[in-house]
Amino acid sequence: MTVQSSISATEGPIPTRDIEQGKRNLDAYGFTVHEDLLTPDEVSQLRDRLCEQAELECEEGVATYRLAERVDGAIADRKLGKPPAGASIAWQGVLALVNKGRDFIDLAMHPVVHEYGRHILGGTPYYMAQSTGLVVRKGSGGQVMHIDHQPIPFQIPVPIYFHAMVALSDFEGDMGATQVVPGSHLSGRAPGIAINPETGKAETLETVDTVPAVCRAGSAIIFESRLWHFQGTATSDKTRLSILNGYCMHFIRAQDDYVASLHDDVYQELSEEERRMLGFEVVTEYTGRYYPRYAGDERSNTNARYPFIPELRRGGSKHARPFEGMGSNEH
Ligand SMILES: O=C(O)CCC(=O)C(=O)O
Ligand SMILES: [Fe+2]
Repeated sequence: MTVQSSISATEGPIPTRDIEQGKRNLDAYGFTVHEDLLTPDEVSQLRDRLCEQAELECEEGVATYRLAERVDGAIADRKLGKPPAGASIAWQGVLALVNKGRDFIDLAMHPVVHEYGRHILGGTPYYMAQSTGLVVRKGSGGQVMHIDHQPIPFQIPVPIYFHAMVALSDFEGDMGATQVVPGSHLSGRAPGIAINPETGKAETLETVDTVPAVCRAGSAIIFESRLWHFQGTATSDKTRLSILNGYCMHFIRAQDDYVASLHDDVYQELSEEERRMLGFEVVTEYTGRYYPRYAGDERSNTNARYPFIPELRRGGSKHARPFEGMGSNEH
């Protein structure tokens, strides 16, 4: 069923370098485009590093990607491993960037991002929730409209999470730029999503208009977790490159971090059910991904497995460790 939304999209705020204006934009629209967060040199250094890492994850057979194909009208499943030779990769995610180079850690700590973060989350302590490199090419099917705290089954009056989408290429409308509904953070609800029983894929129940958050390379789209948004479809020959850094309030996790602190000998003895109860289950789109700490780490999620992937440099000595039977890590 399609529900007519009561929200009507307006144009978003004008991109700005003024942090105080950016905060007002966040209050009024749920997002802001902060121009020139990075210098051109910083952009090219991060872009080169991200592209090198993305290419080597393909070559070493540990890439997370989607091909530019549609299956029954729906976007292709996410794959894990080595893309077939000559295949056209429409989307690639480079996960857990903080394990993959100092430049990515420095970006995660960017002081301007955190000035916005303190404003959005009202001073409540928060931590990094994800740091993902995104490569979006022609044929990429985009995402379903969502908010970033979508799984919370009730309305909340404040954001508890925010994202800094740092553009390493220009973001143009037809490059799969993030589509947003300006002002939707004040709607008091999350957009409706249903699973299509024929394709098994998520579909939106909304008919609201969206606008692309267009910006120049080096800008950051800062958005809070009540904003309705999604990755747009890409029809351009230009590649969209970005780093998506997410941060969540401190309590969006368990009191005790057993996934990190469980002793190895205790872990070895546990049943799958016990591991699940101690937090090893992952909901792949949202929380709990466990990446091996070293090649050969036996600890893993109960319902998914990720390969060990260090900082990969062309001609470098560190390598990824694929595992048997890789194909998809989504269940
Ligand atoms: O890639 C984009 O434009 C948006 C990504 C996003 O919204 C998400 O991963 O939650
Ligand atoms: Fe999102």
